[in-house]
Amino acid sequence: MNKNISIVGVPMDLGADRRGVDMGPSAIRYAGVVARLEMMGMHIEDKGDIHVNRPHRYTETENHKYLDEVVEANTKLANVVSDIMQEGRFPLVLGGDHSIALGTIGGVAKNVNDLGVIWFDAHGDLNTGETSPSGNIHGMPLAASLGYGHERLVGIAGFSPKIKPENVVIIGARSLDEGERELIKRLGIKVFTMHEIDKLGMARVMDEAISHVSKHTKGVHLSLDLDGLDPHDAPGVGTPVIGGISYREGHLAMEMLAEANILCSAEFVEVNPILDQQNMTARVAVALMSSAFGDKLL
Ligand code: 6HN
Ligand code: MN
Ligand code: MN
Ligand code: MN
Repeated sequence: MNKNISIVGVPMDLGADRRGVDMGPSAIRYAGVVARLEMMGMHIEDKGDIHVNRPHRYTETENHKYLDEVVEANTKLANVVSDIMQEGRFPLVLGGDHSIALGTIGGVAKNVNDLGVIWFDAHGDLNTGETSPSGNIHGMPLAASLGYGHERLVGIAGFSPKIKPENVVIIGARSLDEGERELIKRLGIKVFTMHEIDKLGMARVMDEAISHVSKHTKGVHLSLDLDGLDPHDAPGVGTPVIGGISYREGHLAMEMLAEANILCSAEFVEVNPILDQQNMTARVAVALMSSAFGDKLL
């Protein structure tokens, strides 16, 4: 496990078209992420936040809200993440809405051939401008990373596709749009919906997910959307969906990732402190991070 971690915040909410999630990085820092990881013996460098340009008015391009600003911030993020990888450090990105996965994955995939991705989420984030019911770019980053969608999203970091469908697994899905289901079937993406988690249990799901995602890859990126958890355990998210992963199950999933020692990068996204209760969701995010980095009870 790489003990040298570089934290980057991305105060982005334009991809969700909803205020509040731009304060996610502050909330996660306030919940004590640096102290918690340092206590575990990690060497932390906090690089601060990426600047996100805030437009004066609403803009939309072909059913993509705030496309210019999202592309601009993600281009910067990809560069910062790539530099961190070049230094041999582990990028830990704090969101911000999930559109920032495009920049993170762009920066990581530039440095890791055949990158695996674990997408922990209630949603698939596999929409394109054609299939999106909302025009919100945070519902599109996994599709764009695979090479599907608007050319300006697909082209972030200067290359595409960034990842291959056989190296992706989605965990916790329970709200998929029609176009997303079609893309999943067409590309044969491995999805563990809540149905599989209920039926097999999280331990077996993680065993299968880990072996699937590390089979043909040289490193795995964890993209964790806090709305993958049940809203009871993580209420501070913009698009909550009932019937999600419990805190205990999420915690076990992170511990199994630490044991497998496959992660090369991670991001924790969609924390919205305005919708939260006593910063609980940010605190859950920090607890999950510490488990993913190998924190143990004994
Ligand atoms: N997220 N599938 C819906 C949409 O608007 O495309 C919801 C997306 C949510 C995205 O939570 O990262
Ligand atoms: Mn998401
Ligand atoms: Mn989601
Ligand atoms: Mn435990």
